[in-house]
Amino acid sequence: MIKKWWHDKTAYQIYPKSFLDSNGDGIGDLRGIIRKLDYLKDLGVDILWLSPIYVSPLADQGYDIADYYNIDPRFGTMEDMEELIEKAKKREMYIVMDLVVNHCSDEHEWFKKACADPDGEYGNYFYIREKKDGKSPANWRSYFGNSVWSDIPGTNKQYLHSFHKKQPDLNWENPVVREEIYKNINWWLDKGLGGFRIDAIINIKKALPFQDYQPDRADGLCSIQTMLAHAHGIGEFLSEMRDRCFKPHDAFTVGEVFDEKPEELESFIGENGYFSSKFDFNETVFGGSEKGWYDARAITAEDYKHCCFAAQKHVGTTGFLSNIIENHDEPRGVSHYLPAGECAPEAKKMLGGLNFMLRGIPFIYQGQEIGMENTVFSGIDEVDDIATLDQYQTALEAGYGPKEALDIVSRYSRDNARTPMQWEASANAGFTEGTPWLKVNPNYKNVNAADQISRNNSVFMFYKELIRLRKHPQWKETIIYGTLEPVLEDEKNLMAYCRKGPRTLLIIGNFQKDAREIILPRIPEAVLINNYEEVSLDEDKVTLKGWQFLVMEI
Ligand code: TEU
Ligand code: CA
Repeated sequence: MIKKWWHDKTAYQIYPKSFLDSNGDGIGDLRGIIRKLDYLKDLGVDILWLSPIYVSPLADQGYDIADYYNIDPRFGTMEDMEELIEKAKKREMYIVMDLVVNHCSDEHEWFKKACADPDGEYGNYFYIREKKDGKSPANWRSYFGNSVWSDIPGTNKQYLHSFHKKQPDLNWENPVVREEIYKNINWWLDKGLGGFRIDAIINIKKALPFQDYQPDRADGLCSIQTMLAHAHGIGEFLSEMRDRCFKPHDAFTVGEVFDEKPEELESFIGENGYFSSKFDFNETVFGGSEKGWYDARAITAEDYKHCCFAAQKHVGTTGFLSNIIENHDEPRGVSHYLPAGECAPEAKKMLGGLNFMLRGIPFIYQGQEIGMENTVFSGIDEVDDIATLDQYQTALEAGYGPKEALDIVSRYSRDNARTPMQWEASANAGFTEGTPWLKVNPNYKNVNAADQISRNNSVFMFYKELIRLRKHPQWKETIIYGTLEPVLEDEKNLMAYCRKGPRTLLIIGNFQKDAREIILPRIPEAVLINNYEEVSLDEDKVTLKGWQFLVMEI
């Protein structure tokens, strides 16, 4: 295997709007990020992925870009961005931006020109079609609910949007569009970016010509994923983008890839893959339902373990997964994967440790390192996220009352991850001196960074330890390149695996609150990480406390 510069890195996702506000307008910004570079360096992370900060109406929080070449003034200026790249580099850190090119904003000049003259040059930048007898070209449902088709005012035409109607899909079949995208990617990479996280990328290839599929809800529409299963040939676009942009810059790229076909793995993240890595969403999507969040099934410890192992087995040594327990689209990992009400620091550490030691690139989402939890919504008016608002409606339509519907969406809301970062115990968690754009999680007095960096046994210190171990010359090779073998797989509520390289590590987590006794596959030589002060070990017999997590050399 050819070694790449990013193999040994640990990544950290920043959601700029909620990270740190430097000027009191209630919105996090680039100067806020610059201020916290030393905090991040101290944690030990190397790659910083920033969710979008380009010019945007923020209909979908920046995932709707109106100008790919400029920074939204709410986030700062291009000088701030250059300074951030520069100052990160000084600390041997890399900045990775979000690449959102399945769609742009309806306020992008391309789309405005397309609407003004749908049959002209810019019309072909998008998917624009004539309605037939008032009917849309295909019955697909957008990710945010309702049809993917919306009218172009003053015409009989419609345009396609896989997401919100303010996010028109770009027509990747048009080579001129692809050229524009590559030009922009290279422009940013030339500025010194480390690479990109690539948004919603599987959606760029549509099954053409447009057609209806079997409806899956009473609205007569079908999930857009049904269409994706019929779409073939995405590789032509992705390999072109790799060859024209990523490869010449030796960039690190991580694809937000859902719904790829299993046989495509190697072409996506193999040695000469389209991307360096892709996220493992096996656990994320578990229990999801076509019908909506109201029909989703909770995930158990056993499910979590099997999802992780299945993903690891599928990838093996073909490439590197990027491992997460949460991101800006998901509830907080500790609230989602630990049983309800079980949010002890030890449990948070166990979950983090089990995920972190998997083979792949560990990603930490802002606040995860201090164990941030889901927030509390006292009413639907406290929700900002468009996906949550849509799912709330869906739950009401399915017959749930307002209170139940709020409970349902509270479990899965994307806003759980988007509440401001909790820096301190002071007002608004030290995120802003103004009014935060989204309410701070009420638990900030107990869960905040200032407290945790001052305490040796905090969740923050535990993540720091994990990162240090990953970088340690003695273990590095094994943790990065070693294989993964599940062990004691039939032990209920126990997740354990070996990482085998030049050394052998045993990672074990007691995924329950009750203590238990386990016979280890071998007598351990040393305990490298422990989320408790002590461990009761007698030869190959270990008595694990509730949520105890150990990394041992065996
Ligand atoms: O997400 C793509 C995606 O398909 C889902 O994560 C989706 O947002 C979620 O299921 C809705 O509940 C990416 C971004 O991560 C997300 O924030 C954007 O909203 C979306 O693309 C559109 O750009
Ligand atoms: Ca600000």
